[in-house]
Amino acid sequence: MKAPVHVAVTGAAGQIGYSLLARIASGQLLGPDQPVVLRLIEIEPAMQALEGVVMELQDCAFPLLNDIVPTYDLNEGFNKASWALLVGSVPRKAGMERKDLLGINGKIFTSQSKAIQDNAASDIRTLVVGNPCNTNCLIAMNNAPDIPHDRWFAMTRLDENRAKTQLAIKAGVEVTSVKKLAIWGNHSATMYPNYFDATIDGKAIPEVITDEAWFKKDFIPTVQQRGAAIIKARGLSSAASAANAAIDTVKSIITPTPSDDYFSVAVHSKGEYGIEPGLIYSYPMQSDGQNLSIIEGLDVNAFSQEKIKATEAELSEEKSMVSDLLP
Ligand code: NAX
Repeated sequence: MKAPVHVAVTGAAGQIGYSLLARIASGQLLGPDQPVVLRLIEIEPAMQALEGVVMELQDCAFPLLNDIVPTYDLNEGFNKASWALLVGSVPRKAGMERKDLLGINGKIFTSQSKAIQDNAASDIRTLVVGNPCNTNCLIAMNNAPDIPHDRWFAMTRLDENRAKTQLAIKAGVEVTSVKKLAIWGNHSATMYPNYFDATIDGKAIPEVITDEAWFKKDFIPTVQQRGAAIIKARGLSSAASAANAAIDTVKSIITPTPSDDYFSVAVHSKGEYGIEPGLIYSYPMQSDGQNLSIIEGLDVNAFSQEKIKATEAELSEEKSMVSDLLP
């Protein structure tokens, strides 16, 4: 039996947590032969709700679930963690400016990242889901200088999955036929689902979907506004699909990427494709199972260039709004 891997999850009593934890405990995150210890981090007022979540996890009798550690103590929460999934954050309330939200959540991520640096396992990797996830990740990364920059990720996979499904529906194919669809930039309404490099059953997109106007009129806005559409329909923000995207992200990071595909995750930019170095920017990525690299050398046409710069500008602005939290 392998030694258990400790997985820390913040916001564990929230909606996404509820969809995520049983999937991790059943082996869907790290594999069917990898035991896990779940370290569940919440704020103190949510500990009672978290206790209920713990009871349900116990009642599943998952063979791979070695132990559960519910806590509001960050040092205990991140102790020995090899993966930290930072899901918890404060939602935007009426009357709250974007800058206020960035400031409130930013402070959460400074203290969490210090606790990660002080307590986590030496192979710690962190995926930020809580919004605004790119900038929260930027803050966390900069406040844990001992952890290499390539261990920090922010989630744009839900947007990729949404985009792939829209293309599959339009083309009348299975979603598995759609490959090489990457989200560029910020996880926000400025994100850019770059369909120009995508393939459907190995063919270039324009060979399969000839309705060119559809991409700009329907596809991009549908993907960009999908989160809002779900809130309108469900009265709650997306949770099962967000949890699924977190699982997909980790699996893609730790599994070699097939040569005919890539995936989206926001990473520390070193200036690839002319993006401001230092931002947490979503790119097309590939993994060799250990290390990730940005897919370089893709043609970026004038339309895409405008889009990838617009989402970069938003990230630069967010960065300037939290400059007091960046050492
Ligand atoms: P919920 O409000 O259901 O749950 C959030 C949980 O976080 C609560 O239980 C709360 O007590 C906890 N929390 C708050 N501050 C905390 C802290 N300092 N430490 C630990 N826990 C804390 O939200 P949920 O629907 O689960 O969404 C969680 C986050 O994911 C939100 O920020 C949301 O905007 C973000 N999302 C990100 C997505 C992405 O693609 N990157 C998509 C889905 C989702 O919108």
